[in-house]
Amino acid sequence: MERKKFVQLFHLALILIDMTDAGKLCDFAAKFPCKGSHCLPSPCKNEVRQCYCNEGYEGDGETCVSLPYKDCQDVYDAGHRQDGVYTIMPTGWPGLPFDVSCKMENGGGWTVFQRRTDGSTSFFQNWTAYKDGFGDSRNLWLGNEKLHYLTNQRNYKLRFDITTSNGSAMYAEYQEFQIDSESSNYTMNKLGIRSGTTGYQLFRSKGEQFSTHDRDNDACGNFNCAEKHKSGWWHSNTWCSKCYDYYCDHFKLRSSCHTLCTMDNLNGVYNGANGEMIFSRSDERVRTYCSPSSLR
Ligand SMILES: [Ca+2]
Repeated sequence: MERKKFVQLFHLALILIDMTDAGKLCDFAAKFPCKGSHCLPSPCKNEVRQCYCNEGYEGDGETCVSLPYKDCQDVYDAGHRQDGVYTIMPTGWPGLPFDVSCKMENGGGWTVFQRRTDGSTSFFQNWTAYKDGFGDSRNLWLGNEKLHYLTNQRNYKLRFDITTSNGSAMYAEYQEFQIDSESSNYTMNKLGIRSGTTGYQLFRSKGEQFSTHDRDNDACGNFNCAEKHKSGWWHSNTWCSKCYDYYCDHFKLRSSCHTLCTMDNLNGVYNGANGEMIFSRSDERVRTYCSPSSLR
């Protein structure tokens, strides 16, 4: 009997020790004295207990080095709150890091991929120009190839900020935005629900391929929307079939035809309206914490 009690007590002690040890295992400093200041505070990730680098850093968890920013949201997260040009490197990007214009507003870092402020840059450009990007700080298209890599890293939301030619400030925000690769002619894969005050016709571009005057990928037979509307865009057959006699100019509220064909084609002929197309992360980061079950 004494022996049985002893065994029971011994087992109880083992359990207590194990529980205490489990607590210690998640005691970051005691069990895993990570050296750098960039280690994840939680020692547990995917049920493996060790040091980990914070997001934005890479290494073995004890030595962490800073990774390039993947987008303007990373720049914002690193503490930068000034609008400006920053160097980024999207995941999988085969080229060198490149500069983008970042807007730090509305609680995040927004990557600018289109801007119109005057008519000094033509947006009636060919496939290669739209693929690689063109323009300057005042008027720009970042480039479809970069847009593809950028928008496939995370979940993004899209926003327009526009001042129309009559001075009205407007905006639109879509909760999803993603552009496919060149093999699908940069199809607009995702476009979420819209909120805001601009037109809402961009929904017609969801699922559409990108077209330029020299690459007609629109769904309108015997008609080249990019040629007619003088812009590279995710042209839909709705626009071209309803606007045979018009070309789409830059964002403008006008006739019924223009309501359909120009409200959300922001690359048309410049007409005095200014604006930007920007995107930012739309979801909170997914974090893995220790759970009681994963400690054992
Ligand atoms: Ca066509």
